[in-house]
Amino acid sequence: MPGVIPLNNKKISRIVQTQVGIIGAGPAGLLLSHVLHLHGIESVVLEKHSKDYVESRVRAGVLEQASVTLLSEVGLGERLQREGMQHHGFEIRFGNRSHRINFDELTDGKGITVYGQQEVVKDIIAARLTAGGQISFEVDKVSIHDQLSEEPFIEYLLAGENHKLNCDFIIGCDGFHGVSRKTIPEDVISSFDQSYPFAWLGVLVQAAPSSEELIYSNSATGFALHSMRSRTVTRNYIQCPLDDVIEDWSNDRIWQELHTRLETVPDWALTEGEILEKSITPMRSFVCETMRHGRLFLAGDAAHIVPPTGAKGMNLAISDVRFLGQALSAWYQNGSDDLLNSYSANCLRRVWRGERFSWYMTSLLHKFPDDNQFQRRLQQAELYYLSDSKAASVALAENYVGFNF
Ligand code: RFL
Ligand code: PHB
Repeated sequence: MPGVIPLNNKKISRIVQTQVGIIGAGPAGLLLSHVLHLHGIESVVLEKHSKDYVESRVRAGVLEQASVTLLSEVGLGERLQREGMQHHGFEIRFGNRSHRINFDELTDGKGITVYGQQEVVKDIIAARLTAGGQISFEVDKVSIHDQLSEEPFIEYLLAGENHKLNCDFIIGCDGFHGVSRKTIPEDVISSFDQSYPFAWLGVLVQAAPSSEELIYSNSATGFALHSMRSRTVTRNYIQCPLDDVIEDWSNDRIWQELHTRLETVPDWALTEGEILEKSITPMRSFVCETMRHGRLFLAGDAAHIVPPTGAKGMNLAISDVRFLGQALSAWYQNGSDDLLNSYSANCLRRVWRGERFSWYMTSLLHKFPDDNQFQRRLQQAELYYLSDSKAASVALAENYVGFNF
């Protein structure tokens, strides 16, 4: 509603009304808005970046079976089924050895699908816009108010005008650096944080994959991962020092390291191609307990992050959304707040399992600069145990493909 209404010394030009106000148009915020729509619940998504930016941001690539099933059940499976690549295993290389984790043998018929996160994001944005959903891109100065009351609201700046969004619930899906988690007073949350002494340099390449499956390599000079996005685009990662910047990594140096770290077994060669994008990501484990403060709920990276080695981040975001969609729909349908009350505990059980696995994969596969010889021998012993013991491989495989909801 246009008109200028002074509020908290701020001139509010527009008041917007919805049932659920969602901050952040990553996989968590967008999927929640879509799921709520299917339950007949209205929402508005506020995103600080442009549509082009969020649709082209290169991030995750691996979807667990349960994530694929959920996306398909909510009508987002069409392109995913067509273009997503179903994988039946992946390879771990260490020393000059190779060990295949064979999902068909080691899990109860599950696998993973390789489908870029930005494709998931594009699919959900298209579905929301087709259904008349409201996503406001390029909002600024988002702030959360009165979440302990029954009338919480969000203020933000859009196209130079101050807006106020009145809603029943506010959902913080604004990632690790967003504003939502910071709105919860420090004395009501416990944070668990672990950083790692290295980062990942991610490299997107115009080249056909050199392998049918992902290759995780623990090499003498550090970790590398060969992954893919399609039959013509690969995604590679190189462990690098924490304080490296992109300028430290010329294309020649990237190829040299990838060849050295990945070509550790006979008769296998990495195909080079044009480098389309490169970026450096620090590695971190983080969990915020609780994921709720009154009528503010956190979902996805806003509440927890994992190092990408276990490929769990986007999957945990999807799992939170599933719990929250059910909880909000029970509240709107029959006024029950049981599921809202158990939301945080239900999510956190899955989150901690993902945290443990991501930490395990990170510890198993990286070269830790400060490790002594004893710790290096333990890591070697773990890798040999994995390749010699079916039980160890089963444990890894079932965590990698993920658990049913
Ligand atoms: P996102 O995707 O960070 O989205 C948050 C959105 O909120 C917006 N935002 C704000 N909007 C309004 N106001 C503010 N104040 C705001 N502050 C932030 C941001 O612009 C953004 O659009 O969080 P979400 O939705 O929780 O999704 C989480 C996933 O993005 C993340 O966990 C995964 O990308 C992690 N991850 C992987 N996960 C997997 O499941 N499988 C993988 O294979 C995998 N590989 C990866 C990964 C993450 C990586 N990086 C770059 C961290 C590989 C890498 C390299
Ligand atoms: C990716 O393809 O981006 C990817 C795959 C597996 C990981 C992390 C990232 O563990």
